[in-house]
Amino acid sequence: MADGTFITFEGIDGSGKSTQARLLAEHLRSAGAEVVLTREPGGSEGAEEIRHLLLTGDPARWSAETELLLFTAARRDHLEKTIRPALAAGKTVISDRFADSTRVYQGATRGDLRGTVDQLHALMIGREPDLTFIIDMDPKIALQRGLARGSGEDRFEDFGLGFQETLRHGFLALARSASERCIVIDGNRPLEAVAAEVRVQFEARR
Ligand code: Z5A
Repeated sequence: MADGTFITFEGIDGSGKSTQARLLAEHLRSAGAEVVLTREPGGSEGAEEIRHLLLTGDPARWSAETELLLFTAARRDHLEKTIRPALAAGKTVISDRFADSTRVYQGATRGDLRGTVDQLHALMIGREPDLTFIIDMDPKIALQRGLARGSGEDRFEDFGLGFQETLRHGFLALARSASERCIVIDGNRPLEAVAAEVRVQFEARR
C-alpha cells in the first residue's frame, strides 16, 4: 500500500490551528478517508507524559537546550508509535504542530539554537510533512483566545506578547523558506471561512 499523506497545522498560540486540524479531519472522514488526528507535543503515550513536563510550571523551568531535547524525545516517540505506522497503513495523518514548531519556538526565539535544531531533526526525526498549513493571526487576538481557554498549559503564553510577535515572524519566514509544502492561511476570519480556504488549498494540491 502506498504511504498516506502527512499534513501539519502550525501557528502561534491561539491561532485556531487545533480547530482547523479537527475540521479538516472531519471533512476528509466524511469523504471516506481514514484519518489519524494527532498533536504535538504528545500524540503517543510517552510523548503525552513529556507534554506535561513541558507545558506546566514556571516559564524558566527548562533551559532552551533542555526544552529542545524534551520536544525532540517526544517527537521521536510520536513518530515511532503513531505517525509512521499510520502512514505505512495508507492513512492520512493530521498533526496539530510538528517540527516547524521547534524550528520557530526553540530555534528562533530562545537563544541561537537553529543550527542545533536542524542537526537534531536530521539525526532523530528526518521526516517532513507533505503539506503544512500555517494559520497566521494577530498575536494580540490570538493571545486573548489562548489565555481565555484556561487550560493550565500556559507556560509559553506566559512569555508575553513580544514573544508571540517574534513567533509570528518566525512562522512567516519559515513559510517562505519551505514554500513547496507551506501554505499561509489568514486566521483572522470566522472559523468556517478559514476552514473553507483550508479545504480549497488542500484539494488544489491533491
Ligand atoms: N511547542 C514548542 O515550543 N515546540 C515544539 O516543538 C512544539 C510545541 C511541538 C503547546 O502547543 C505549546 O508547545 C505551544 C508551542 C510549544 N505554546 N503554547 N502555549 P499547543 O499546540 O498544545 O498549544 P497552543 O499553541 O496554545 O495551541 P492550542 O491551545 O491548541 O490553540 P490553537 O490550536 O492555536 O487554537 P484553537 O484551540 O483552535 O482555538 C483557540 C480558541 O479560539 C478556541 O476557543 C477556539 O474556539 C477559538 N477560535 C479558533 N478559531 C477561531 C476563529 N477563526 N474565530 C474565533 N475564535 C476562534
